[in-house]
Amino acid sequence: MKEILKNTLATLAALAVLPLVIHSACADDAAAPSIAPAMTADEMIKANKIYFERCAGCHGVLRKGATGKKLTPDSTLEKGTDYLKVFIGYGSPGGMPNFGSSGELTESEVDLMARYVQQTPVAPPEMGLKDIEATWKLIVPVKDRPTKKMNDYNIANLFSTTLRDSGEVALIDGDTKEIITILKTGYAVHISRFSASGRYLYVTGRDAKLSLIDLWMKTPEVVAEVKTGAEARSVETSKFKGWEDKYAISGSYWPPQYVIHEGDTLKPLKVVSTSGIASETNEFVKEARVAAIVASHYKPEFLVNVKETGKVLIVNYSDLNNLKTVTIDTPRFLHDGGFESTKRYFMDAANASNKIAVIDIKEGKLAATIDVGKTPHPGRGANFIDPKFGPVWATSHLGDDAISLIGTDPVKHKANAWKVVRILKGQGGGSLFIKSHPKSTNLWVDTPLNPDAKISQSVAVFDIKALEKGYAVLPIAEWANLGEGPKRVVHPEYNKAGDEVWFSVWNAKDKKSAIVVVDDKTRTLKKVITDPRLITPTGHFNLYNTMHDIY
Ligand code: DHE
Repeated sequence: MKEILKNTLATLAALAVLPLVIHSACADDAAAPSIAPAMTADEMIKANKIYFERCAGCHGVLRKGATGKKLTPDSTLEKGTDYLKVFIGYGSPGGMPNFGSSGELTESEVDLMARYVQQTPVAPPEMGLKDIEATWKLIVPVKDRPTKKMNDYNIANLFSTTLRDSGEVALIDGDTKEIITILKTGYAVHISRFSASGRYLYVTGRDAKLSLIDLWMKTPEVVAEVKTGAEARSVETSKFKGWEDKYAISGSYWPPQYVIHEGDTLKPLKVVSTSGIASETNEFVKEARVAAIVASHYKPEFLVNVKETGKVLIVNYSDLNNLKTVTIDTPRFLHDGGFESTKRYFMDAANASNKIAVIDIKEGKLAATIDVGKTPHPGRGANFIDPKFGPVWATSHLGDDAISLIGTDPVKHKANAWKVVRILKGQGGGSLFIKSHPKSTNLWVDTPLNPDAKISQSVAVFDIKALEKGYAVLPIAEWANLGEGPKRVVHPEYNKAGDEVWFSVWNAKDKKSAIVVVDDKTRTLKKVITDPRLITPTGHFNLYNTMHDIY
């Protein structure tokens, strides 16, 4: 154990992310304790809150691990408090954020969490349809809403920006770059998705609070809310012709299940558990969490990705009482992904398996499984035409500096289909999102979780027509000129026209953040959007591109 500790510390030190603490950690020669360090009731309450807000997403409510390592006492007790403090404080090149050195947690909070993860985890309560319905609030009934659009905003170019730590979204006019309004939603908002007609916006918080916003109102407002559990990350809406705006679907981490809602009220209609037997191991997994959900453009179907069991559920929503579901086995630890350019195939990142599973939506089956780099994290990924290999879909990685380009045309470029045809070298690991646009020849790659501030505060951009030339670096955070703070540059997102790229400069909660808009053609700064209300902006979702799955 001491050997492992020393090796890990040496790696971190080599990467220049580990200062003084090495000595105190290595100096700990005591034998591993068999019981968890003592904590007061108040400390437990505080640590529970921090764990839910910062850690549960990767390590799980039951701490059995997925994207992050398992944190049950059988593994944490032998590591001990000092060792755990180093990891929590300084992060790791494999993707663990540096909670201490980034200022997100204080020194005493790092110590608290190192002790907390050595305690035995407790499962939060389950929630059935009745419990969910009891939380449902129809704030403005459909009959009291406008019958036509009551504002002059060009909502097709609207951006919904996550204000992570204030539990809000900022609706920003993509044409004028003015903030239209800021709305309270769930805690640590995760994603925004727009209804197929473009009228409604669905926002989910990490606390599983789902909010429905009506964009036709003079000033858009939250018109309904519902809480589907304790933890959630995904929401989507029915997109097939004839079913536009009819249903929303929310996926939760806890309880492990998905819920189908009435699209214009959020009334819960159906709850389906996702606990079950995993692919590969054939073992039962209670905490089988719902990761990304996408809506098919081919059929009245949702694709529900179950993380720990490695199952893609193709759920046909045309008859909720006789729900027909196709279950596809894939590698485990599904996380996120996106369609390739024809939208027939869904490119699904099984991130902790270092693989992309290709789901054929039309045939309802697995088309291929592809090995990529360490911990692929595409967001929706990026589609473009590689000058040599034809149509490709690309992902970057959390765990290495590679960008994998996968051939996606089994008809005209059959030899390249579902193969990694090219690997680009990016700035470094810690990448979360990658983006291009059909009208652009740029490929943007962020690196917000890289431990080197120079890398996490800038983006790499490749010229798709000359990929072999490597990337240029744009110092996005420097352009924002915000002063001190971690200032991670995250989530490239195009405007509707495809001629601007928006980035969040995600600073600490008590520091200034910004959105930086870059001219796509010239790669020069177009606008820095700052406002005291822009607290911890992260993802931003352009209405038109999100609605039509353009990326
Ligand atoms: Fe996300 C998408 C889960 C941390 C910003 N994130 C997703 C999706 C999942 C997920 C399952 C796919 C949803 C879909 O498409 O239906 N995210 C998780 C986690 O479990 C994790 C790793 C840890 C956690 O505690 O939540 C996590 N995510 C983050 C962040 O820290 C980010 C960078 C900042 C933030 O706002 O919290 C972040 N995640 C995003 C964004 C998307 C996303 C911006 C949507 C990408 C897109 O372009 O569609």
